[in-house]
Amino acid sequence: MSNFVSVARDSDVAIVTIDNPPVNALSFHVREPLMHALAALRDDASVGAIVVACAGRTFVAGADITEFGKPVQQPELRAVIGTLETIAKPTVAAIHGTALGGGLELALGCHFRVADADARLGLPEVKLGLLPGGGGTVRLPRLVGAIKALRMIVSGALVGADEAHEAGLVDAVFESNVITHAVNFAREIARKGGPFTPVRDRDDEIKKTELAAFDAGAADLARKARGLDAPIACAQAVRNTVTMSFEEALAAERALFMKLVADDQSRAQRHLFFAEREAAKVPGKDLVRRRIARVGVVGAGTMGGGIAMAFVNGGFPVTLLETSQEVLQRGLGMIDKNYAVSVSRGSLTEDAKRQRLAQFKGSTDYSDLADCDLIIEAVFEDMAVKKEVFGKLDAMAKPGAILATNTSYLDIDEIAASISRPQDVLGLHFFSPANVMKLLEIVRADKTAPDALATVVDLARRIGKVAVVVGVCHGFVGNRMLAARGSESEALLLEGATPSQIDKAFTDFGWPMGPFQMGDLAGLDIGWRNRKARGQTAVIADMLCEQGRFGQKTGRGFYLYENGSRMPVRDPQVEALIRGKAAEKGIAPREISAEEIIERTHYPLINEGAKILEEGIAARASDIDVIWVNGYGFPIGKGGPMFWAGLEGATGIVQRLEYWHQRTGKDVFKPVRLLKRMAETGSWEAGARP
Ligand code: 3H9
Repeated sequence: MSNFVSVARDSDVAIVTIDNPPVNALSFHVREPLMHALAALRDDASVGAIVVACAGRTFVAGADITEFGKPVQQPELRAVIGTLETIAKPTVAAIHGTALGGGLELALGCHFRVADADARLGLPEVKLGLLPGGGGTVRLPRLVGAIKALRMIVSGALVGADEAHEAGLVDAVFESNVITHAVNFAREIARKGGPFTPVRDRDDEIKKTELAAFDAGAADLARKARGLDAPIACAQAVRNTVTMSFEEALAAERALFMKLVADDQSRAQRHLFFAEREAAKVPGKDLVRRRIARVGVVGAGTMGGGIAMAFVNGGFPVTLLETSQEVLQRGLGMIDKNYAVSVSRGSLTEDAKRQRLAQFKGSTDYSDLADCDLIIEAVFEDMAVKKEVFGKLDAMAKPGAILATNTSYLDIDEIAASISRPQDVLGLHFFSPANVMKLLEIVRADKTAPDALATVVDLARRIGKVAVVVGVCHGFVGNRMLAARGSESEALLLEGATPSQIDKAFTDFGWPMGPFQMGDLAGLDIGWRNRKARGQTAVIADMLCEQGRFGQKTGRGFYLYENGSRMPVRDPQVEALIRGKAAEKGIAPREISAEEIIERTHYPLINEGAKILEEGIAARASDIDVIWVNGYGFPIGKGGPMFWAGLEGATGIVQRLEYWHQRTGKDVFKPVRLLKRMAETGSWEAGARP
């Protein structure tokens, strides 16, 4: 018995309960008493069956991630599961909440698994750059078949209790009181008598595997791995289960796990796991949150419509406001169409679509926003227009309503100062498409009330967003850093690189696409319009826009898109235009390496990030990583720009920035104080404000 593991008896059935809040992770202080308890119950003749269960909100959610990278404390998880498997009397896992990673592996060590109807099960280790290292790759295929196990392990996706039951992973599903049912289940099984076969000895499903089909499936999944090692290792481990004995496959799984856990990719992904949770922590944990029951959105364009969908999908009714019936109907029509796509893809039922659409109330009258607790303005990016909207909201909104702007660049302090209740004003910078993209920059203005801020941070989580609180500056964190990167991409073109060469350097680095492909996809005209409004220029991109080359939507941009295809094709005409422009400026083309491309585009990004930290615009370096991974596609295997700076070595980065600064005289290359200090101390901590 310990504080973390207890044993109770219901006549001849023993119930082992793990109680390690918040998620019952299998920390050392759980493994040790659990192992002892299991061994004692195995040898206790008065015990006829054993139920393994958890207290609190969930079954075991996995190994304790904070222990990775430290020396392993015995007994390790595999030994605990090994002990469980030596028990001849029936063992039953009673699953509620989530059985994840090492938690599901523990359950696989039992003869049987029963679950609550709303329980979810999975092996999500791949998302931490790992594979299931507690026998999951060897046992799961024995229950659900190698191909289903492959899909589950490589994707890390969870399955619901019913699907798990159908697949053979779970033996029974109960509407509620899973532990009571598990005890009855165990007693009944024990009464019928054994022998009870441990999962490790069930080979029937494995023997059915067609290796050619398995390999085809694995190859398909590997293509999507995009430079990440873990998905490939996961597939290899499951394949070993098909081709090797249980013991051999288990040993091979361990070797693969030990390699991954020590690698930078997994360190980076574990960093991101904790970084996302840290980002959601703002001062004022105990502040009373404002009640949010209805949300208003001003503007039913692409952005406003997406924001409205994000809230409806998260369970909030939305009032959507437009200037005229015609524009409103167009916006609502677009929303209908978006849901129809989800229905056609099978991710939404017709019925669910109908229910969601019923949650939208369209209006052209500001007074209809009077019952909204949060109102988000998503109108044209222009200070005068925004101030006019806020003036109307000030007159109409109920006292205490949170008034948010979705601006990407404008000064929110100025907007707040223009109305009578600046304490209720903040920024909610969604990323397009807002109903899909996970990132939400929450902008705290000078006078934003702490309870308003805490309310939207909680709310963001409820609608499935990864939220990061940032301060007011031009472009906030993400777009401000993007500008530092963008100017160098242009400069590299003029100096001799081609768009495809630069994009390839990016995809080789791990980005889903390079900056020019991205520009073509988003529409080059957007940046062009923004630049014109601010009196800025981008030599090449402006030139393309002047020729009507707006990217994919016009079939031509930095690349050609033939016959409506989304596949970018190199365009010699664009390359000639770039050379012409360079010649005009007296720049002779030269050979440019992939290394130079990465240095000149990524080091200024880190330098700007350091400046943002210095200024207190972001509270933590890890917040910047969360923004770049979730909003801009920075490769997860590198952990975000600030984490990657640590891997790359800040000393080297400072040296190279100084070199480029000397050579070009550009400010983006001038290393900021905090980056230099990071080079000395190896940590961003010193500079980050709490
Ligand atoms: C594994 O199992 C490897 C094995 O195969 C092999 C071993 C040899 N460890 O997410 P939340 C913390 S790898 C340590 O906000 P929710 C989390 O940091 C593991 N800590 O709650 C947070 O702390 P704080 C495979 C953990 O209700 C607090 O718990 N398993 C762990 O939104 C609450 O978390 C996974 O990858 C952990 N395993 O979601 C599952 N998990 O309050 C990872 C959570 O200080 N976990 N914490 O910020 C999850 O997906 C979610 O936490 C879960 C609950 C869905 C369970």
